[in-house]
Amino acid sequence: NALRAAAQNLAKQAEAGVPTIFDKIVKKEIPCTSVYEDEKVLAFRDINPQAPTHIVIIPKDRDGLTQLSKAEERHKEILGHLMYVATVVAKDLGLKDGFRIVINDGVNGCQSVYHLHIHLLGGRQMKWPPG
Ligand code: IU
Repeated sequence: NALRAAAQNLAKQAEAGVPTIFDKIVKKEIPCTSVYEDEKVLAFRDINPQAPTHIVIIPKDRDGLTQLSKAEERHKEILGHLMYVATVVAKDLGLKDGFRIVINDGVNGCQSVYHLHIHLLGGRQMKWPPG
């Protein structure tokens, strides 16, 4: 259907090197509410939060990682770093009773921005299975 086609088109554009909305956030062309930053990654508040705390954690340099399923051997370090930063941010934001990490991949995963990112969700009781 049309939504699937639109998502596939977004993925193709990102793969071709067209800057994503997250590239623009990294370059500060679009503002964000940052909660953590280092030389490799940026974490900021999701504009459409799905929990009291909803943070998006991204690599500053996408380096081919439009989505998790594009991961190659060279990405192992940044993938580990992103995951570790999620724990640092969770601690900083006081998510002491737990949290959820989500990575949406591709059309079936409901990915909407083709720049790899981890969602960190917390501040409420989560349910399982997810939708
Ligand atoms: P997804 O896994 O690709 O669906 O996640 C993209 C997220 O990015 C989603 O939760 C959006 O609300 C969020 N987001 C944002 O925080 N700022 C933006 O300018 C845009 C999307 I576009």
